[in-house]
Amino acid sequence: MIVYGSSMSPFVRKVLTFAAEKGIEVELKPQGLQSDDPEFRAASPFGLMPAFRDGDFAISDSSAIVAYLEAIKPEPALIPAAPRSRAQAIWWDEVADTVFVNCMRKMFFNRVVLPIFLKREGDLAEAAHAEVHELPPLIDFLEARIPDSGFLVDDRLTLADIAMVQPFVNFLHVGASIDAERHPKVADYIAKIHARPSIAQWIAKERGFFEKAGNVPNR
Ligand SMILES: N[C@@H](CCC(=O)N[C@@H](CS)C(=O)NCC(=O)O)C(=O)O
Repeated sequence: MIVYGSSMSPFVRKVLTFAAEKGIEVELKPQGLQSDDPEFRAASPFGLMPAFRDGDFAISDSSAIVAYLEAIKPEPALIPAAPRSRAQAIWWDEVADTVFVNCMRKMFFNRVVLPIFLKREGDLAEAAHAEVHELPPLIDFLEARIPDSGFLVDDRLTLADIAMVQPFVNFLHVGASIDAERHPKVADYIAKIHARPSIAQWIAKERGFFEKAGNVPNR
């Protein structure tokens, strides 16, 4: 099975983490933004990453891909079967992919994608505004909702956690830290899930990229 894209994308990393937690082996075929590689385009008609292929079946969109992975290998179950739990897991996936990623994009695009990948100037004022005004209320929101178990749904790891921690990898890449005094649950939650081998391997690779001279995100 092939995943097309870059792990720097929270959507691509979500699929890679999900596959690893399932014990499904996938090969990552690197693609840049709006790649015109025909193999990638055949799986992703709108040019968005991730795209995915399993033999003669191709699909894109991270949520569609993880639904496929869950269906072909039901255990361990990462998308709960019980109606309310399933709805909650899908809701968290959606909140992560939209509300949190929209804030993250302003920071990551302007501090990393534009200056480092596309060699264009980023709007650092927009990034700073998102970090100071948009991110703290989102972290407040999450702080109020993390159960004592440390998992968002059913007191065990599900798609909800796998999706929610992805934008935080990118927040941390661009220097936005979690204040453990104000947000102790979020700080602990993110650290614990980011330490799981399924995601830690990608975080380490991405950090390695930024540690190379000249790849330090602007603030
Ligand atoms: N809903 C999609 C979003 C995919 C997406 O927006 N990917 C970004 C990278 S983070 C992309 O490919 N952007 C290229 C573009 O907007 O042209 C998913 O969950 O996979």
